[in-house]
Amino acid sequence: MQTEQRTFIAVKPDGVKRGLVGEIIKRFENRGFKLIGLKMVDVTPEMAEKHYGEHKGKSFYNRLIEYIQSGPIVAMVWKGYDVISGSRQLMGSTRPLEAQVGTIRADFALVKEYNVVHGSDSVESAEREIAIYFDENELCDEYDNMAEIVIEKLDD
Ligand code: IDP
Ligand code: MG
Repeated sequence: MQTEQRTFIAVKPDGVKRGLVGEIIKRFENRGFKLIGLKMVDVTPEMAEKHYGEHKGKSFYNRLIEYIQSGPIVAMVWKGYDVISGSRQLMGSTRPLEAQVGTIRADFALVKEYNVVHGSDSVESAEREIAIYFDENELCDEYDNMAEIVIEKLDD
């Protein structure tokens, strides 16, 4: 079944500080996904708590909330065929040493506390996370790109 989706992706503060923004964007573009939203954000405590609410109460929660506020993130919305699972595949496992070589986390990270990139894990979390960082009128979907060519081919 054709599943056109959108997802929230962020280059985390360690990824921004290490100059990995272009590299990460390139991998999503190369895959054929469509960039429809992009901005740098200094995450506020409120945004951090909303974003990572599912982890509240876990041992690493406070450190995670601090980490996501330790510098600007690059917040993005990507659209395309099965973009949620496709982007999780591009990112690799949460623990970089368990991630497949060739994924972002295996290629650019060593520890789960600094794993350079975030991506939504379901349609519901994608819509919830997009709404934390973007107004709908900030998203630019009105242009042709490879993602639509892929979907059109599926319709034949
Ligand atoms: P994900 O980013 O692969 O979706 P989640 O389980 O949603 O992984 O966790 C969110 C983030 O919290 C991870 O990317 C990682 O930076 C951090 N994290 C997850 N588990 C641990 C842990 O056990 N210790 C420390 N940090 C963790
Ligand atoms: Mg997650």
